[in-house]
Amino acid sequence: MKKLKVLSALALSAILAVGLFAGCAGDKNTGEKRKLNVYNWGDYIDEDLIREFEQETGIDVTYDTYDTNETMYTKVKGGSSEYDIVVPSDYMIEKMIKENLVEKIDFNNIPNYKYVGDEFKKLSYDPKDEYSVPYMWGTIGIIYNPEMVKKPVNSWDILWDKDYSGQIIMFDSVRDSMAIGLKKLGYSMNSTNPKEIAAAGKALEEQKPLVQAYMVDEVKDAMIGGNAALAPVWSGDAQYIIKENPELKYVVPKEGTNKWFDGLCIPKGSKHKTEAEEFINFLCKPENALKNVEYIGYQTPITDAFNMLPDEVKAQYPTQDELKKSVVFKDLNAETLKLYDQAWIKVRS
Ligand code: N2P
Repeated sequence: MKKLKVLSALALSAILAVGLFAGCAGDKNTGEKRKLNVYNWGDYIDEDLIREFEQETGIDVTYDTYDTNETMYTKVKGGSSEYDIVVPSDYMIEKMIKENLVEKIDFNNIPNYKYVGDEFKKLSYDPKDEYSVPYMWGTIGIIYNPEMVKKPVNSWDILWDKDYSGQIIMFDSVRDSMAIGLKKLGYSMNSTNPKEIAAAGKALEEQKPLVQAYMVDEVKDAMIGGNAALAPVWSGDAQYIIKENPELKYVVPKEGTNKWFDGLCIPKGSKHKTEAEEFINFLCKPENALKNVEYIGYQTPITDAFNMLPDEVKAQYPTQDELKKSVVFKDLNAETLKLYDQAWIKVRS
């Protein structure tokens, strides 16, 4: 037993010594390997970039994924998670700031922040640009298979068309699906009116017999493979889907849609804040941002990365006309949120 202890003590000091002399590989003060725990949406990074970051910095990255803002929020709020990076959307950033769940970012450590386009700065969810760095942005529209859908696709109503019974996929995400229900009825995607919220829930219940499945990331393969006719998707997923199956088409309905921004944030109490800032800075570097969007298909807020994209990809970005008809989700007060949740639980149960 004693011998073992001596041996492990020796091994430990060897590890510490290696750490100390390996320069950037270990923390300067403790000699421990530097770490970073990232919690991001599924299918939302070119994983080669994680390996490049590890090689460049010697930081060990642990990478987990979630499929909705609400899943991420519950985990971070629960306090048991040890994440250093999360990637909430606008309304969730607003909520996490209010609830003191995110750290202020030290922008001195993010020199590449200068590459973020001005139109992505000082947005309402983080008005002083203190807690988040834009990662991706986009809208929601409908992806469809023209071989299966012969009617014109230009309205959310098509997702309630009985001709496509069993061929429609819906978002498995409360805000996204409720927003579509609200907008179909002519209401705001941020409605706080209990009657409107109830009506949207009712509409989604009525739609349920037509719905083949409720999905998030799996929708991409289902549509590429021709397993469904219609689905609302995030614009970045639409780009990816069309790249894999150019027969498919994407439309932003005439009634208008949601415009969203996902930001890189550091959860309160992160033990690796410096490393988190290094990672954010790495992702803002135009070459890295370009590599990332070329792989995942999403829309980048890094101007130089956008400028380097091929023209046919630029042409797939949301148009001014679509953006004019779009609204950003707002954080809803607790009472209203409860109504959304109740309505959505009824749809999904
Ligand atoms: C990627 C998720 C994108 C999130 N799978 C859209 N806000």
